[in-house]
Amino acid sequence: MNHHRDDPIVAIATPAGRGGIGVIRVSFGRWTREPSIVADYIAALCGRSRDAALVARHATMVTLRADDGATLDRGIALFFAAPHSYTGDDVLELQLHGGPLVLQMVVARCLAVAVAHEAAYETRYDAARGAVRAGPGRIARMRLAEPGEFTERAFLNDKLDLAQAEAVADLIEAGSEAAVLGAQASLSGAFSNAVRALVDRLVELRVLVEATLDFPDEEIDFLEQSDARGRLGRASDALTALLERAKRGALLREGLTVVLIGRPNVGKSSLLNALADAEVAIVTPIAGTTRDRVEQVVRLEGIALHVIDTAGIRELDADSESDAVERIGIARTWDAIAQAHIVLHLLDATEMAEAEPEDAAIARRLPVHAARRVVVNKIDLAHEPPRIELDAAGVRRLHLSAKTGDGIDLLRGELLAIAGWRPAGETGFLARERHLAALRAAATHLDAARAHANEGDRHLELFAEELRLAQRELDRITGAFTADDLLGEIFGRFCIGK
Ligand SMILES: Nc1nc2c(ncn2[C@@H]2O[C@H](COP(=O)(O)OP(=O)(O)OP(=O)(O)O)[C@@H](O)[C@H]2O)c(=O)[nH]1
Ligand SMILES: [Mg+2]
Repeated sequence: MNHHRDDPIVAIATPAGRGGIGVIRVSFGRWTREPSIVADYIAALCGRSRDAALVARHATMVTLRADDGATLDRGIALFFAAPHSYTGDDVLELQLHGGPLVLQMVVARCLAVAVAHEAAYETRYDAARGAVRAGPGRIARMRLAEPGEFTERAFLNDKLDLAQAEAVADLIEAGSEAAVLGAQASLSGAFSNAVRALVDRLVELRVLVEATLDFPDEEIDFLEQSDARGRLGRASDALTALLERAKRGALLREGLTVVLIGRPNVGKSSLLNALADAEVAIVTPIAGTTRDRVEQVVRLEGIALHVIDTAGIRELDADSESDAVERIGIARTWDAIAQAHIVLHLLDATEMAEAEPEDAAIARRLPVHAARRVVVNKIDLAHEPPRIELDAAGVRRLHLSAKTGDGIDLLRGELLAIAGWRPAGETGFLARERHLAALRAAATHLDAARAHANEGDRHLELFAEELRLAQRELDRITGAFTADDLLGEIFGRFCIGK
């Protein structure tokens, strides 16, 4: 980041466009943490006398004027004195009329007053102190805030840890009620506290080991006496449990991609429509109807499933021009399969035997990374009941009818189960892929530590080192250990004014 973390910053905090209210937010950096400088600036901006300073957290009606005295807008000013503000710095919020132009004019005014005000301040300062000019307000350095910079300040001022700061963005972007509740839980610290509790266990264990390493002459069987293996095992268990919760949290945030595949005409588009409860994709008795992928977000219990209907897979005549479009469609089907979390391979209940070789050929090409289920469709024609069975390879087969809807509930339940969804009541939190990666890395280090512990006290140093590395991974989550470029990446994705 090329800006300075102590500059005063200003931004429009409400979304671009017209609205009932528009909010402008100013966070005064550390350089201006001298009450009189901020109070003077606000008085100048809001056209009030220096004696009528804003009372912290009281709504005050103010008039913002241009240089020539013309009214720019009238609205409510709120002042939050450090550290009791969103960023932890002194903060001024102006609630004005929500027009894009009027807000931009007031922001320009905020910047202009900062420059003019500092000049006046320095002159006064000079007059009072003779030639000595120490510690000017630096309010003239006020600039437009970068995306996420208010929240970044809150992080740097210890108002939030990194996982909580991320939860702010996730809350704003939440696409389901469950995601909102999960983001709120993360924001309130449910996830961070669980991570910290784990770090505490590791620190305790490290203190023990490192004390032993410092006194190598004392011949004690450290691993036995200190129950180090037991402590490590309990920490590992806690980490595994946290990873499972975090996976569900990440699911709430990211959703899952479900790809429907199979030979032409088996009913993929019909199944998409049944899941979406809408006529999203074209359905006809003609094999090869779907040429391009059709995507629809289906919400199950607040989890976003990105369901993708694809072109049916079949062998095409290599030279035929009329097959060109379908060939591209089939290539796209395989692209979609490569991104899938879940692949639903559809079969036609009325053609099980004759289509077996073709279906088996498709199954063989499916990648292993995705969860795979077989859907036997058109059970209404085959006069079968809806049910779930295991096939010879141990893959679960769901027998249903996309047309009548029989068995669709079984499929919904199956998708939720794959997603790891649990019924409400469990306090979840939202997590990100970044958190899962850190938890997995920490688990790997704990496994390595266990391996060293099994070698006895000879490997205590390696044991200690793995504990240190595991702790460092966990610290990345809360930002206790974080590289600057990671901060840039995280906060750069926020909206401006947050
Ligand atoms: N009776 C019955 N007919 C179905 C069922 N599912 C689909 N069909 C019919 O099968 C035909 C093909 O359905 P689609 O959903 O277009 O099949 P598709 O797999 O998308 O076909 P392509 O896009 O050509 O690959 C249509 O006539 C559907 O009405 C079912 O469960 N029962
Ligand atoms: Mg189709």
